[in-house]
Amino acid sequence: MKTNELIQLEDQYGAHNYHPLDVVIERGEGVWVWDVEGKKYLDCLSAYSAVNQGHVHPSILEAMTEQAKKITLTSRAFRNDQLPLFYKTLADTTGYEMALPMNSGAEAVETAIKLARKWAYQVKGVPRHEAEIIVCEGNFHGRTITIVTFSSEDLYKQDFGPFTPGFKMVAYGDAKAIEEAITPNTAAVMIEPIQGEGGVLVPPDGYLKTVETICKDNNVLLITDEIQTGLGRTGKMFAAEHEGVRADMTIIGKALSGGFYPVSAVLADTEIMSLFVPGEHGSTFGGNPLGAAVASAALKVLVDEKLIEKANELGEYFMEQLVEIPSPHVKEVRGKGMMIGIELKDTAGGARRFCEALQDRGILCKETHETVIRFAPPLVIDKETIDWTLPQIREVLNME
Ligand code: IF1
Repeated sequence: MKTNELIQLEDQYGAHNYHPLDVVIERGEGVWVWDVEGKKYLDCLSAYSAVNQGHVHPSILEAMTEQAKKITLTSRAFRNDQLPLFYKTLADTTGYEMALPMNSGAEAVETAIKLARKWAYQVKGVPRHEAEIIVCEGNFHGRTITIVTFSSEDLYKQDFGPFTPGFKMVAYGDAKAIEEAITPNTAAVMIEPIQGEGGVLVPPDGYLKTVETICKDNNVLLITDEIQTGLGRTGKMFAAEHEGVRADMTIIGKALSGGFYPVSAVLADTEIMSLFVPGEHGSTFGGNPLGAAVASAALKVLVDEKLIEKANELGEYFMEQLVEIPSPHVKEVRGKGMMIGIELKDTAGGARRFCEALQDRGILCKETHETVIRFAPPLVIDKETIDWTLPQIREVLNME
């Protein structure tokens, strides 16, 4: 079927909760994708950083197909032979003693919230059901009712209440605001080390480190949402490592499966994770053997192919080159590693038209917050490909 027919079908039978670019992708390999007309594009979104390892990575594909031939789902009512190995791989690669696997990022965020609240009641001694969690303006942690409760974006929450109590919002990048918002009932502070949806917002140097200290001094847990920033995207395993920060809980998802399968997890040490007892939390698919085998392989690719180091080096190069591009429309280029945002001036006429112009030239990007073009290619990208994009981006950034 051709592009227009497929778009028509999708629009007729599917909910209209997205406004995608009109490119219908059929196939992918590494940093490249092909649409149904056979046109080739460089993917500069990486499924919002879920395909850090590149599209259809051969060794993850092999792990998936081999495991799918054996067994895919057992439920957690029984044990399976892949989950223990996945746990061990996670512990070895992340340095956290334990993990709790879920599927989507939002589920892992919900899991972390439950665990933080339980810690507040059982360990900190907060009166039951009075725990507070501090979050930041401009956050994006997912789309469940509880999570949109503490979104500062109207579109994500208007008409979806009533909401969940127990959250306080402070300005992002302001450590003092967190200190002032802490009360004896504060269970945790939950932060994205770089806000993705917020517009690739990098907080001031030292922010996360100061927040970590404030949390320690006040007996408050630090939870980092590294669903987007984690697993190499910013040039470290976790973005928090740029400041030598180790959160009490780290939430991961997206690239944990290299895009093959929804796998997310909450990482914590035994002291915290062992607060969960049987029956309190779970999911039909969380920890299933197929997801576990895929995720183990996806983590192995990150390490074996040195994708984290690559993201660091080539990300720095890409950003340096982007900064050099003269353009009447660019306000700022910012980011870390291979997570880069170009913020346009208000006079530029919005980021979407630039994304469409890049699409015409074979580069797929997605705007965020109307004025930011995001560049986050798979971490397997090479210098030659980056060099190919630069003149394209230069021309697009100099459109009328
Ligand atoms: C969509 C944004 C990116 C996330 C962080 C949790 C989640 C996400 C830091 C939830 C998900 C996605 C979801 C996707 C768009 C996308 C996104 F623009 F909306 F913000 F990446 F920049 N924490 N981010 O970034 O994970 O439940 O989706 O697995 O269309 O909603 P999920």
